[in-house]
Amino acid sequence: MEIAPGAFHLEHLLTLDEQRVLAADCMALLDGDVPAYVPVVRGGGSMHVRMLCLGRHWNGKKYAYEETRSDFDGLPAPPLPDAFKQLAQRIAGAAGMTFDPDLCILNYYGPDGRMGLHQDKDESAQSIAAGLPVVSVSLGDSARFLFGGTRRRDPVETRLLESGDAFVFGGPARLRYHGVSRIIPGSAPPELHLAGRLNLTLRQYDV
Ligand SMILES: O=C(O)CCC(=O)C(=O)O
Repeated sequence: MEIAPGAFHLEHLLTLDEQRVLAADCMALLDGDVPAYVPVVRGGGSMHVRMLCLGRHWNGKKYAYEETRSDFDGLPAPPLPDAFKQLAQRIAGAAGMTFDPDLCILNYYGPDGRMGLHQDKDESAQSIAAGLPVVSVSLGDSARFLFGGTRRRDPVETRLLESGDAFVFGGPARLRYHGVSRIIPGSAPPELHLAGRLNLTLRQYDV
């Protein structure tokens, strides 16, 4: 399960019941009072996901976190649910890590959803220097997940992230490039009644 120092792919970690509850919570949040939106990033391009940030908002024009969605509608980021935080701490523990997450980026991928290779490096310098992990949880359709090195030109490994899988990268793996090249439509467990893919990444900004 440790695919590289500090990087763990925990397959089938969540039971179907846990996935069902979490997926329903996520869908309610995505269409809630502060709904998900398609971010437009610094270069002017639109992302290929619907995004909702919880606990702290990630501004895709500034590549920085803030309290309110100043790049979109000015609404405050909804709070991070305790259940999400506890789940992430449990998953980090399974990978031998501890952290106190204070934000979650929740992404919904439709059939054409994808995310380019990038580093998660907008959390505080102390958080990154401490190697506090990013904990990712996948629900619904499977995804071809790309996992590279700490330089963009490093070789990239492809892994299939399936519903109920978790992926953790901290310590020496914290700044490794990663992304999603494609979704496999229709591959979600039918019990979830979910078309598409949900991904939660929990992170700790404040140290
Ligand atoms: O969807 C995924 O598996 C990865 C998401 C991601 O890289 C991110 O939110 O920064």
